[in-house]
Amino acid sequence: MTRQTATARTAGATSARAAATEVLLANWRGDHTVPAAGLYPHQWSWDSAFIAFGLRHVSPRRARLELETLLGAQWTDGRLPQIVFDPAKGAEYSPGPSFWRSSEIPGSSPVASTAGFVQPAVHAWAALAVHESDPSGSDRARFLERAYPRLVAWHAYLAERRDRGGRGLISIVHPWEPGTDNSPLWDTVLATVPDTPRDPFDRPDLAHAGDGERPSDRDYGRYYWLAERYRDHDCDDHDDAYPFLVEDPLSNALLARSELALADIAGHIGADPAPHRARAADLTAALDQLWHDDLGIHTAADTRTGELVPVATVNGLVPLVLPGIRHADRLVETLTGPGFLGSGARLVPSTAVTADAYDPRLYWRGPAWFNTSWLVAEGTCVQGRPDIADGLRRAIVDLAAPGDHPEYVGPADGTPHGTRRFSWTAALALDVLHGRRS
Ligand code: 9WN
Repeated sequence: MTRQTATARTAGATSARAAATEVLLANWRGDHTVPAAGLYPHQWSWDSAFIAFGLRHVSPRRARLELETLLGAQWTDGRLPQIVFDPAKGAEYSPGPSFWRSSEIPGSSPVASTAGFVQPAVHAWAALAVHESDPSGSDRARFLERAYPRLVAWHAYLAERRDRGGRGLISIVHPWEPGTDNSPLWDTVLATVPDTPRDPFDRPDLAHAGDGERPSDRDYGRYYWLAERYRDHDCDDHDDAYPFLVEDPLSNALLARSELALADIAGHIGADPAPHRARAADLTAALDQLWHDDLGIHTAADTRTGELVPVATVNGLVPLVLPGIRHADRLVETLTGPGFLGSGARLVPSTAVTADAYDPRLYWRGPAWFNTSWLVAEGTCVQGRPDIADGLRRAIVDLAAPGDHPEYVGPADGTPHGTRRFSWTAALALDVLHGRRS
């Protein structure tokens, strides 16, 4: 690299850091960060974890508070809710607090109004990273000591209440739970769900995204039908006839990755790491049930039948984050093959470009998200392929600030889509910029 190129790159990195930091400061609400000011005006569970990975470089204290606010809204049954509502913004997002009426649900958060669903368990991993960014500040605040029991209870909720198939894997109960809402992985099971909820619903989300970018009204009909059913059964996970139970590779892989982090956290605070390591190993082995050998990727299974859904999506690549995952070499081949990066994509398409369901604009059916690409980059490092991670991380930085930190992008050309000034896009670009040596 010439000195001039190096200087230009340093200047570019400095302004990219400033731009990402500005988004995180603007989206900060005093004790949490909103994913995006208009479309998502509350605190979201896995967003907060990804945000914490970036916020730790701006203010470790804020990053701790971000996670503590979410942990503070934990239900007494251990779950960390998908959304913690800001009462002042009740009507701006649907379904909101008046839909869930969470205070009426036994076992719900005693302090916050929340949704009843959950999102992937990235939190222990994020908490460890936040601690490592400022160990002395974290120790002074007794951050890990206070977070640990809550994280343990969260993982216990998933293990005890969500192994609905009895196969050592957790099930999602709604397409919002894996965070990849409209993925074709849910299509077959979702097709059995009525699209006629009891109450009419509105779509404030449509005001914030382009035509053809968000899920359809028919999808939303099914989303609401399921949400009504889950809420009306007090979110108790004992509804035997509940029609949507799916084992998702991303949710299970991230839980296993967070168990590994919990083992490290336990080590820091003098607790026993062994049970966490054992659970991570069990989940990693159980994920093999989701391996689709013809497609060379993990996929989702209908929990009731164990039947695999034959479609390759980014969810199936996330198990790369697990040391010791079986078939890792084939998974890397699939990642670099024609369905994903071999198509010329700069970030990882949410659905393989070779899949029938692929659509480069439609929510989780083709476009690339920064968080899943960041996860896959982490995973390729775990599997000894930092060269792939380098390319993905460069693209994360190159596409974030110039696109005004978009929610997602067209995988090949990086065209920005969805809402802008999206917090995890900024946070993860910042995390990459801090990790960069050059
Ligand atoms: C439903 C907040 C969330 C993300 C999800 C993303 C989208 C919500 C929606 O926004 O989902 O949770 O209204 O579409 O799919 O991953 O957590 O950013």
